Amino acid sequence: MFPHSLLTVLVAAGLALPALPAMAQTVPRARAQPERASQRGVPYAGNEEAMLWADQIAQRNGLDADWVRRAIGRAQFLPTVVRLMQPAPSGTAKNWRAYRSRFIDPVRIAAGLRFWLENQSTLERAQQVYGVPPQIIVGIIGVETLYGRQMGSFRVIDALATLAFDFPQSHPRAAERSAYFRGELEQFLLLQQRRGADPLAPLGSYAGAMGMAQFMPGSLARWAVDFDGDGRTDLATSAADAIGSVANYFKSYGWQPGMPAYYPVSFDAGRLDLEALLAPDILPTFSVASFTAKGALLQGPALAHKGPLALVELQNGDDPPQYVAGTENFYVITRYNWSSYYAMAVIELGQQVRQAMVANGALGPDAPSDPAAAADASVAPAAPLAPDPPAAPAAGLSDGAPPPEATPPVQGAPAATPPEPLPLPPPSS
Ligand SMILES: [Ca+2]
Repeated sequence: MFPHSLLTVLVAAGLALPALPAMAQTVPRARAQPERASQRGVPYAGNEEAMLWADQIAQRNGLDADWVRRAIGRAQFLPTVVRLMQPAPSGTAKNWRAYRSRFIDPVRIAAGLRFWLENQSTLERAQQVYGVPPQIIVGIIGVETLYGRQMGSFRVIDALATLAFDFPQSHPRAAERSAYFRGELEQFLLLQQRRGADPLAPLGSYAGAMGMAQFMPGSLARWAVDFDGDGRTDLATSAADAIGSVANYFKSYGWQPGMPAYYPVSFDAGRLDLEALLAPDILPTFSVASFTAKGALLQGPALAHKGPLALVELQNGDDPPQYVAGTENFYVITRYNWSSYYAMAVIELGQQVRQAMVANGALGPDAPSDPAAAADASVAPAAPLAPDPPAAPAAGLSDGAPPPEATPPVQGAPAATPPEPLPLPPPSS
C-alpha cells in the first residue's frame, strides 16, 4: 500500500518508534537462558529459499520487493533460538510448585501492586469494556514480562526468520510450526511497513513475541487496541494499550464475566474414575453431575455451576499432583499460552496482587469478589488420594498442544504468546 523506497526505509530507521524495549535487558525468566541474545549468526541474504519467500510475500502483499529483501536479507540465523525451541525431553518431570515459585514471589507481587495502583482506572475501564477482571490482566502482564521489565532482547526479525526457515527438524510438528512462523514473519513485516518503522529494530522473545503482553505479530494485528486513545497502538510503552489488548484478546476467546476460573475439588476414592476425568485434558467437558458421578467432588458455589468443567492436574515431580476443577474461563486463559501451569500461575499472581491491593486499602475487601477463583485458598486442594495413575493420561496436552477439539491454530489466531510451552524448571530448582 505504501511501498517504501530504500531511502524511505533509511529515514524510517532513524525515526523508528521508540517502541520496543529500551529497558529490556533480559528475556523473561521463564524463558531466560544465560546466552546473550545479541550473538549474531549468518544473515539470510545468502539463503535462496528465504529470499524467494521474500519476493513472494512482497508480491502477495503489494510491498516493495527491495524493502522486503533487505529486511529478510539482514535477518540473521540465531542458533540460540533453535535450541530454545526444542521441546523438553520426554520424561522431564513437571513440577507445579517449582513452576509457581518462578512467578509468585515478593518482587513480582510488589511490581504488580505498583502496576495496578498506577493503572487502576484503566484496569477498571477494561473490565467495563471487555468484562475481564483486573487481576487476570495483572496476572498475565506480570507473568509475561514482570510488568514490562523483561520484554525480550532478541531482534524480532532474527527470531522469526530463524523459526520460519530453520525450525528444528527434530520437533514433532516442525512443518506446521515453520509455516506458522512464516505467517508471523509476514505479519511482522506488514506491521512495520504500515508503521513506517524499521523492521530490524524491534526486540522481543526468542519466539518473536513483543511488548508488555508479549503478543506475536499476528495477535498484534488482530487483537491489539489503542486503549489510551493516542492514535498509536503500542504494547511496549503504553500500559493502557497492553491492558486493553489483553482484555480484548480474552473477550475474543469467550471470557465470561463473573465466572470463576476454577473451583477446588476433592476426590471420593470409592468411585473415582481418574482416567475418564483426565481424558479430555483441560477442555471443559463434564457437567457438575457427571463430574461428581466420576468421584470428583465439588462444594459451595461450584455445585451451582452451569457450564462444563475439566479436571486440571498439576504434577509436582515425585510428590502427589494437585487438582482443580477448571471452568471455561480457565480454558480461555490457556488460549494465551497453552499450558495449565501457565494459567494457574497467572491466576495465582493476580490473586496475590489483588490481596496486596486490599491490604493497602486500595481495594475494599468487599470489592466485587474475586472472580478468578471461588475459593480464597491459594491453590486449592492437594487432594492427594494418589490412586493408581491412569493408564494413559492425556499427557502433555495441557503443556503445549491444544486439545484435539480446540480451534486449530490458524494464522494469526493461536496463542498470543509463543505457541510453545514455557519450559518447566528442573525438579531440583
Ligand atoms: Ca495508544
